[in-house]
Amino acid sequence: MKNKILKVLIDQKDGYISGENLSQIFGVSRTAIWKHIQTLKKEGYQIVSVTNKGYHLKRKSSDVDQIALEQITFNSGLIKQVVYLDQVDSTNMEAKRIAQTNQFNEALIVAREQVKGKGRMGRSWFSEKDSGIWMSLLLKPSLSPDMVSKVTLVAAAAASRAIEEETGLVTGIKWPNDIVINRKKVCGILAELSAELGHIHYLVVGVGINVNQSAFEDSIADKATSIVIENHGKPVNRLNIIKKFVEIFEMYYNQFVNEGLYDSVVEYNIKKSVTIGEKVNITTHDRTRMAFAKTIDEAGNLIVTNEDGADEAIFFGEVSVRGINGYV
Ligand code: BT5
Repeated sequence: MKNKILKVLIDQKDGYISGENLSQIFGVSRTAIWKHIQTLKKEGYQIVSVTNKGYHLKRKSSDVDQIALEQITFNSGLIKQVVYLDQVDSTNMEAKRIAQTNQFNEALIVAREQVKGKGRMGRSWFSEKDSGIWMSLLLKPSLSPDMVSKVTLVAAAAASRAIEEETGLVTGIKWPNDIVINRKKVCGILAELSAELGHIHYLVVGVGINVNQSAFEDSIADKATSIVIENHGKPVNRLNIIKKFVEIFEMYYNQFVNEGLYDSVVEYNIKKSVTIGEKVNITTHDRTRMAFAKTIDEAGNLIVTNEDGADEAIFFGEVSVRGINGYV
């Protein structure tokens, strides 16, 4: 009902509708309407009530909210459901909860704030309220589970292009899951999978993009950045970035899942790579060794030359690749 009220508020030609009118439309009391309006306000919608006129929703075309997300995914052949949350533990965890329901749809989940944002290998991801784009795609691809890691590079290409096209900034990709600007991390990707007996139950692709932060926690201050920092304070339209991300992701994803085409994703990742051509430390579990990052192969693996001169393909998963002189 709350979202239906929101839709009515958005559709008002002169911008106002009385509590009386709303209560007639929905067949509930004015107090019930008032309660829903309070909930919407708590979720961040700026609703004012003016005597003799009624409720009015103040809204900018760049605002990220349930309706705006539904509008930008309306033409998507992939996303069937949008979930917009004020606060959540993690949008990836929310996606998994949705996937536990019997008949789940492919969904886009976006939250204003994550209180338990997750990175890879149990690490955490800082996701303060409205400071970035914290989103997950819940997907049901017909791929074999070992193909899924490739979707991380699909998301990396889509996030990099979406940020560049919307902001004009130049991004780089640190294989396999970080987008950087000026060698600092602006975006991280976490793909998670549930599969059994060679069959994928669901795939969750989580994307965190730093947008509005002007500073970061000490622990990541030397390696994190935001779009606003890099763009010298210029405001950013988060909705457009989400829109572009979904469009570009869908295009690459369909090529890959439906036609088995992955070349353009690899090509883009090579073109934008800040890892290739660098000496890197490769950490697997508790072992770290140095190697030279040579290229990315057609399957999306990082090809490195080891100190003994032999080439080796580094797969996704429990591997962390870092530059020897810092984060990139
Ligand atoms: C990642 O892990 O980069 C994956 C991050 C994925 C976040 C999204 S947000 C939406 C969805 N829901 C979730 O719960 N997660 C996804 P990893 O490569 O392991 O990097 C994690 C490391 O990055 C941390 O250990 C910190 O050092 C650093 N870090 C944490 N928060 C950061 C931030 N906001 N910006 C830049 N670096 C950060």
